[in-house]
Amino acid sequence: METIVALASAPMKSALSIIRLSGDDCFQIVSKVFSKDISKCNKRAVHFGFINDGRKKIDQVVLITYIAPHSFTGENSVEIMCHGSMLIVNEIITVLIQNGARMAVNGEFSSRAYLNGKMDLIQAEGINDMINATSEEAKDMSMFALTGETSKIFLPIRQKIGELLAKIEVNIDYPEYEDIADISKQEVISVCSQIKADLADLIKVGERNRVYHEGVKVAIVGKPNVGKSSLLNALIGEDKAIVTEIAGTTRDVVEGRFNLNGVPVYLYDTAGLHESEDKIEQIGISKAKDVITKADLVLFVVDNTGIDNNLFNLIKDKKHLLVFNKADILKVQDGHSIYVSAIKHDIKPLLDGMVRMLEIDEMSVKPSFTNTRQIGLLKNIVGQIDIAIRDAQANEPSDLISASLMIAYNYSLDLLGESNKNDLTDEIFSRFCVGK
Ligand SMILES: Nc1nc2c(ncn2[C@@H]2O[C@H](COP(=O)(O)OP(=O)(O)O)[C@@H](O)[C@H]2O)c(=O)[nH]1
Ligand SMILES: [Mg+2]
Repeated sequence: METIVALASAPMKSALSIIRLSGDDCFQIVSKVFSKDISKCNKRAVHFGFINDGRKKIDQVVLITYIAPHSFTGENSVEIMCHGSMLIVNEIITVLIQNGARMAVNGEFSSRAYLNGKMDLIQAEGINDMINATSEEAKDMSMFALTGETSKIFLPIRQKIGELLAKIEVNIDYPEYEDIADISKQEVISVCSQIKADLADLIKVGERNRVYHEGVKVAIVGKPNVGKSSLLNALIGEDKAIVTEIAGTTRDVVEGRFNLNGVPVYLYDTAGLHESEDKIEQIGISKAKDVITKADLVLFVVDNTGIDNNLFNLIKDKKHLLVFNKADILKVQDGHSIYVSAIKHDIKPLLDGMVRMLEIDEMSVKPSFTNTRQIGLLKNIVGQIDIAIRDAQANEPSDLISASLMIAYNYSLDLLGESNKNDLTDEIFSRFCVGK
């Protein structure tokens, strides 16, 4: 394979940076610019020396050589640890490219690892989720994927489909052999129903747990001056949105993020909704309406000035919570509504209400298939199993049942990325960072 190069660490000033190379000629290419000849390198080793461009020394570095297949990509690889200046990093990468390496594209190291059989597709997707995780729970779930534990929960299901398929095929291909037990339609229906139940469990947990990665969108909506921006600040624990006693302070949508039960909550504080002559405020109000449309949950904030029914009509069909703010100065409080004081950071009843409405109270971190591709494939398999059950019930010929099971089996190969490796990779790995 062509030798690729990329910065693997963050593109910013730091103590050290890591530049990674992978490919057939990486030892030769590095030798051309390194103070030591490592072209005959045949074991994993650490070297100390200088990178130079033929005119001057660029930096003093430590580099590690990895010998195929014992590397992340499964190919000969080098990791260069240089000083963490972007100037140095650019000079080193430039001189490596001048000597035959090519800049890697997004996810190319991981895609090579996958193509070289170092990991399946679920594991590769786990790496990307891990890098993007913003909560401990999301990171722990990615770890299950990365270490292969997620793939493992699917294998028994795939095996059941394979075995059933094999039994039916044997019956079709060798009907003359009497020592092969005939598989009854009843057995087909019973095994398929079991497979379907197992898949339904995986889909349920996956759809629930995907919020650890994807998070939820929550819009804060209400009249001007009820304390929406104060509430955003109290929820995220910092003074992000400007708060004043002047109505119409918030014009653009202000975003904030915090974790609730390990789930990233994306908050959108909006301009107060009311009739306004101010052009900028009008744009803000129209943006607020967009945010309401996209939100998973709307916090409808009200204070002692009461509920505006026109406004309430705008959000009443969305999943929403009615939140009474300024509880510190509210005289009458009934027993069952949510009362908070944004200014005093007294927001526990709201947090409890959000957990309940977002149904994130009884979640548990466990291996699960959470992205659209994975859940889509699980549903496709269920679709084919359903067809097989229906055909068996209608006493259709075995080869018809076998055809549906075959499609289901192929989907199950796609899930771990075991078929059509090349078709899949471009799409999936383009979402990765360069250098990963
Ligand atoms: N007493 C009291 N005042 C509050 C509370 N939350 C906000 N305010 C005040 O209400 C005014 C408007 O707050 P702001 O967050 O800008 O409201 P917004 O227009 O809805 O974003 C400010 O003067 C805040 O200090 C609260 O919990 N209690
Ligand atoms: Mg505001």
